[in-house]
Amino acid sequence: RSHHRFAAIDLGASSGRVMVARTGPDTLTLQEAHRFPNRPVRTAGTLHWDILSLYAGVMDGLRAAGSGSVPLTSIGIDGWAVDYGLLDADGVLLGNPVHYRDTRTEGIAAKAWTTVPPTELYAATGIQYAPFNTLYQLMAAQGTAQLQAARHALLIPDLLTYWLTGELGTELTNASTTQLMDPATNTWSHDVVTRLGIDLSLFPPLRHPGDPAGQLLPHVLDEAGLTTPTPVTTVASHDTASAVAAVPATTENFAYICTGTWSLAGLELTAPIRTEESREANFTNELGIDGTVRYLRNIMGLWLLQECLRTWEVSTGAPDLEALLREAAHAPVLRSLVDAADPAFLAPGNMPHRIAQACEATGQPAPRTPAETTRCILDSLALAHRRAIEDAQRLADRAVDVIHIVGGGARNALLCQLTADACGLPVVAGPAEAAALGNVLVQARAHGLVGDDRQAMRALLARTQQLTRYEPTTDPARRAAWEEASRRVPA
Ligand code: ADP
Ligand code: LRH
Repeated sequence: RSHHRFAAIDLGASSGRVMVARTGPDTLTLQEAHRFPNRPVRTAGTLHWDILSLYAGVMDGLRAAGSGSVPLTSIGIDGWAVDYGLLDADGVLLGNPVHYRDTRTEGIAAKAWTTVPPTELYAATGIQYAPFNTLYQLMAAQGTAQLQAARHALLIPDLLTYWLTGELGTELTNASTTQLMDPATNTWSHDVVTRLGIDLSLFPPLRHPGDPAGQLLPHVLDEAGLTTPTPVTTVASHDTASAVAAVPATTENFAYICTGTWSLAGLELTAPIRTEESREANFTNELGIDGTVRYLRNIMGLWLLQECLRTWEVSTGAPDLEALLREAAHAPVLRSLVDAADPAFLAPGNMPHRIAQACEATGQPAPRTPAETTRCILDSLALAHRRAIEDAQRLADRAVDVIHIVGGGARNALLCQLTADACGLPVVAGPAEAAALGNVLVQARAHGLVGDDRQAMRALLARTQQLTRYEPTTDPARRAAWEEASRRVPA
């Protein structure tokens, strides 16, 4: 058979999707089989993921993906980082996984730092401070009946893999986001983690991208209407790791921004950077495929806009995103700016008001209309992208000459142009479904259908995917305006 079909299950914070790729000697096409919303649910004061609804979406997606005449060669699963489900001794899920935007981890990091100082924790794990790191989530759960009953902790894509195949495992790239690992040795940081009272035996053995992850269970095949035995292949199960693997770079000197719910902006390195300067800049060292390190900063991303849309939907009905972006393109430029990396924007709820308040608190006019608020968000995101890419180059002592924007935000032409202008560098935008493509490429490679070489995978993407190039402005007045704004933006 010269063509193969792979299914990529990609669980994002705003939607889940099952994508089907067709690969051939020099072809790679991707089609959406099914997309389903990912809506968090608050019960009894705790924000949860609706994991059963996501599982049902995955099953619908597999049914749609399997309906082609060529059977699926394999399936891969990736999703957002840090969160987990706990299983009891019978392998039954103990409660709904808690959402990383829940507030139960407030104050936990400060408690951890009294035992392991932040400098030591960063030196051991290379992971940025974020309240939701798995380490702090597990500490927040200490003493609960649920954690006491737990025998296994499974990261979200590993939980889905378990339900589909019955196999327990902990995938490496996603494990690297937990702050329980050493990114240089790719093994658990036993010493610091044990001092914080975390039981590492909850995590099943590590598996690596490309490893087999079992076969779809008979009842899964049956329910998904699949007639052929189908293997699941371990991919880079952290969605951002899959997305970075699918950056269609054609040279070495590139930066990437994975823009979806989050903006993850940084560099691909061969070794972690754990200096004090790096810690103070809140850069993280997560693992990528083939021993790479994703050296990046988390920026709030299009979450800011998604949350505004949710508020406006309730008050005035669902605004049309594309119309709103057209209006924002004509709204006052660089007028009011917020720190788009500020964890103050992490929690859900009344985002337009919080953005207006942040502007007023820093002596700037509060945006009044949805278009003005959208413009404030996009200008601020472009400046946060600039800061992250400048900081990454300085801290890693590497210069870049192009920025790749991948993920849903690659569809936002205004954001891509503003990022090019803010950074003074060309932006290559696309693919928007980079995580799914990275997922597929790792599967195809494991099945011997693409070469081993990461650069060759990227070259295949550059040849086969539709990309848009944005040149930075050359207008001296506009360049000066971005320079001035980069000094003015709150940080
Ligand atoms: P996640 O994987 O985190 O759920 P995605 O990568 O799917 O996120 O990106 C979702 C975001 O992409 C949306 O919040 C929206 O801002 C942006 N987006 C998607 N489609 C479009 C579009 N047609 N035009 C502009 N922006 C878009
Ligand atoms: C993006 C992402 C990101 C993490 C966050 C929790 O979906 O995986 O890389 O920091 O979710």
